Amino acid sequence: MAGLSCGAMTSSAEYRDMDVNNDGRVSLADAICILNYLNGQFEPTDLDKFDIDNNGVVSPMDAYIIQLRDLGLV
Ligand SMILES: [Ca+2]
Ligand SMILES: [Ca+2]
Repeated sequence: MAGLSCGAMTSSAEYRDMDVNNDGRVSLADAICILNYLNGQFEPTDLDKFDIDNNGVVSPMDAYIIQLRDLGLV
């Protein structure tokens, strides 16, 4: 039944490695990296890595998840 509800964030969701800028830790810098890409200011070499929630598209939600992780919420 997992994954059928939309909207709610589950703590057990399997997310990709969130260290998108490869600096060894998950921080707001990683979220900013994704937002910069969405703003067209950054061209990633591995776009697949930016799709944190693995839903097929890179969106502000992927950056949001990193922010939640940074706050210890996911
Ligand atoms: Ca990082
Ligand atoms: Ca995504």
